[in-house]
Amino acid sequence: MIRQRPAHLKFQRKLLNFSDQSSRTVIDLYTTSSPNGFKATIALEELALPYTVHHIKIASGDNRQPTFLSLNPYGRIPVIVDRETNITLFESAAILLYLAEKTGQLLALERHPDVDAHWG
Ligand SMILES: N[C@@H](CCC(=O)N[C@@H](CS)C(=O)NCC(=O)O)C(=O)O
Repeated sequence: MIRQRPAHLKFQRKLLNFSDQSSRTVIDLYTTSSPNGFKATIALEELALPYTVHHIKIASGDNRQPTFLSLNPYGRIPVIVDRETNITLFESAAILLYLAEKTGQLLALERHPDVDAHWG
């Protein structure tokens, strides 16, 4: 039986090996190895979207630096920047919905009439 490597393990390898990150990526992911961080990483892996990881080391205070706070004033990972649409997003659930809508995958075909999401 062939078992697929779980997405969060692929991500840990990616953090250790930046050389496999392609210049054709349009999504920048700011994250670290944490439950909320893994949600965005797993979605990007499952959707096979090329992305570049920027490792935000919370213990070192990277998330409190002005550059990161300009992406998320709350200083929390994960954050994505989609260079194709110029959208910067934080909150893992919002990121999951955005990526699902961007690709037309991982969402139910029909929406419940009471549920809606807006971007921008
Ligand atoms: N509701 C947020 C929570 C994000 C969150 O709490 N991230 C943690 C890591 S899992 C973080 O960045 N903590 C750093 C801090 O609060 O200083 C989400 O789902 O994205």
